[in-house]
Amino acid sequence: MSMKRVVALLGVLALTLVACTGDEATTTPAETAATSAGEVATTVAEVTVATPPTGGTLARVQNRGALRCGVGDSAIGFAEPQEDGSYNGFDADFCRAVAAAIFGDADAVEFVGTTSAERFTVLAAGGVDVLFRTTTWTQSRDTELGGDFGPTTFYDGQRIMGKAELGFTDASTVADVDGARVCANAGTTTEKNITEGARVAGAEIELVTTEGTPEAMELFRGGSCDLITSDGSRLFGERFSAVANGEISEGEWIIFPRSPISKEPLGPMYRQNDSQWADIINWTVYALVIADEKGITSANIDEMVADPPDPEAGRLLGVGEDELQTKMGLPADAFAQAIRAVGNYDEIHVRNLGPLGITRAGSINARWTEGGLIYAPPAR
Ligand SMILES: N[C@@H](CCC(=O)N[C@@H](CS)C(=O)NCC(=O)O)C(=O)O
Repeated sequence: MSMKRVVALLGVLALTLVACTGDEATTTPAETAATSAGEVATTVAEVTVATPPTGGTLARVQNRGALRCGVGDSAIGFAEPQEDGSYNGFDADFCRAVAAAIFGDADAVEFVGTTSAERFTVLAAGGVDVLFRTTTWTQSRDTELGGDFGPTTFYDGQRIMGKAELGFTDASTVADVDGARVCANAGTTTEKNITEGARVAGAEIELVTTEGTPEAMELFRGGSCDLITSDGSRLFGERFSAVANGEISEGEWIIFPRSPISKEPLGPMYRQNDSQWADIINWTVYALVIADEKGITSANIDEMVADPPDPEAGRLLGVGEDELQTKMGLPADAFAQAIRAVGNYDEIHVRNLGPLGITRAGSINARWTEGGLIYAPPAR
């Protein structure tokens, strides 16, 4: 962990102490999380933090006037840092949607860039209200880290990328990684999956973990790592942009194996035992999915609000008596505001991942009506 990172994180934690709890800073939930997960950097674990907030996240966010949303430091297509401190990307747009639902203002977000390793500690300590951070829903994270998961926003799967000049082809398998130096982000399912997968395939690897993907890509580019492994979307995105900007030609970087080596359901994570907050995050995501099913978009939202296509759309957009948003502590038009600001699920996907060549059609991220897994319960 770099010094800059430690200072930034300490800042977040200090803010949390003052803003969120005012409690004596005696307990160390970060340590608990670190020990049980074995996944967070030691420097973080040494920080003494206050009792993490439980419940009441909505009130804290409203008092602050902004959502604090944990995203990746630099994840192409998902969380790309901008000069003004904000982020663009698939994950960042879900942060904006939640802010729009709460405040009617998609810019009421303080983005907090986090490394893979520190994200759970930052969440547990109250440094962010929610993580939208290419975070895979796993049993241990759900049970040991004091968090809960919301609906999967992107079904991913882990792949490996190597150079054709080293003999890798798209028919390569995990067994072919034998003897390779493999780069992966620290604190991820990625490093665990490749370690386990290589062992099962009888391959010996030297695992090199980095704080972030940009560092791993540098080592891969320079040849210090023979292979890089990550969520497949990330590898496709990196390769697509390297071809697009002329760094490599088509076919130089190979992504394998043909089927992913793991399931990586990515979605929001928030502190456990805050049912109202869970509802708000979950139903904001679901609203964007239902809007996609019904063809409600950022372009036609005003017409849809004026004349909803069916009763469910009317409820979801806050038109009429039977809307449900106010029962969750949100304004009746919360989801109309979210759709107006960032568009429906499809618009978010196409806007952020389309330019990287990642399409929904034929993938598990297609609509459920088209053979995919993107599905929402009814707004009733
Ligand atoms: N989904 C995996 C991997 C998460 C991860 O580290 N993803 C990379 C690739 S998308 C990332 O966020 N990189 C951005 C960064 O390093 O800032 C997990 O939850 O452990």
